[in-house]
Amino acid sequence: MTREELTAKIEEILEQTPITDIHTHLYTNDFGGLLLWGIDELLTYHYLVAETLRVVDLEPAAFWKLDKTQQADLVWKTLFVDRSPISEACRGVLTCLAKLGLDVESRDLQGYREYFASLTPEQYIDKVLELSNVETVVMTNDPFDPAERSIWEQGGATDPRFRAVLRLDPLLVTTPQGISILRELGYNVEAGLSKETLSEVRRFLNDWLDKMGALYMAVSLPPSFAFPANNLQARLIEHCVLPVSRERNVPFAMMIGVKKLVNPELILAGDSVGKSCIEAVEYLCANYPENKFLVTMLARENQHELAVAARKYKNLMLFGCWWFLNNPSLIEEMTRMRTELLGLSYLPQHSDARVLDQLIYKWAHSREIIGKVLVDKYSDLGRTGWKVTEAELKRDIEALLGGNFWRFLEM
Ligand code: RAT
Ligand code: ZN
Repeated sequence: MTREELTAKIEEILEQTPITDIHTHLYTNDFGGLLLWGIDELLTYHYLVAETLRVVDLEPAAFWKLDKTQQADLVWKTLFVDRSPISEACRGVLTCLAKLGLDVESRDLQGYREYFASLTPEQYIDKVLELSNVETVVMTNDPFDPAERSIWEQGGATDPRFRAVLRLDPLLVTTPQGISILRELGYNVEAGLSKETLSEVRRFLNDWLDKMGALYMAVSLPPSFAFPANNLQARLIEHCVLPVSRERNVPFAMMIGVKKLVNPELILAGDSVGKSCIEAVEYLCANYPENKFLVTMLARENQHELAVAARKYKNLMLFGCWWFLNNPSLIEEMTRMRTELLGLSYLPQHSDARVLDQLIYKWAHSREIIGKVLVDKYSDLGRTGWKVTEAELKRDIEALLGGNFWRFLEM
């Protein structure tokens, strides 16, 4: 294959390979208003709110008092009309509109609103999954949230294209609140984490893994995350999460490096990033070889040591370019490095989509970069005389876009 042929082949296979998106904040239609979609949700994505509040003459508190349409109007005017939308999050909105067949050149926000108003959520889910070629959407499910919990208690997610994840931030990060919610739910727990409490927390984890059919348990952790440690978090991980995770053969996902609310006025847009310690990850992988860990880190500075750690431990599956890393220059850098260190044994991307439509742009943009890196890597092989077949390319790309995840779950 010439480089041109290889490029065309890889692009075609990337387009045609169905994706498992292993971390999103999307929901099935069963969850009603929790499933966000459409132009106003796209425009009020917290990534764009942060960019707007940086440049607009309005205090955050006043922004949050506006209704959703007014917020979206302001974001549109500020980031798309008064200046060119060249940030990644802005460009994403345009990619979505373009792939939906809307006229980006018209800049007609009202027209876009009318288009979305003409669709039902069911129709739109089908359309987005088809356009993005996402086959499985892995959700983030929080049993500590009363709105979400009540849906699970009425039967939960009924669309098999969506799979659940048991998210544990309230238990592991804001433990006193988490424990008091468990008490309200009828678990016999107390703040001091007695033996009885630890056993009740394990019962809670098992109950909710069952109720959700969760594929893994997950938590987002601050840069200061340490393990082992003499604190409630480490006790809960050691005595509850790890044993349940092992017994159930369900991985524990750690998303490490978020500094919560460095600017509290920005709410969801107010979190930042800090450098974390790889030693906690290494310790867990080394000392709990029967456990499986899915790990992503938020700081660019942690990416090299994380990829090296993944070379050491087969129970560590590295995934995604998370949040502030989900930008073309960083995706490219990380994907090259990870491929060089790990070959095909990792998961290059997840979308983190909070708005259904974002599956379209996040995957279109990432596919393009993954393709670029792969073309270079297979071309380098070609120069040694190694010839890759189409079937081999399909096999390799299937692994990266989801196969590695499913096989890791089965391991
Ligand atoms: O990327 C995001 O939207 C963040 O706000 C977080 O949701 C983060 O991805 C998380 O899962 O905590
Ligand atoms: Zn997320």
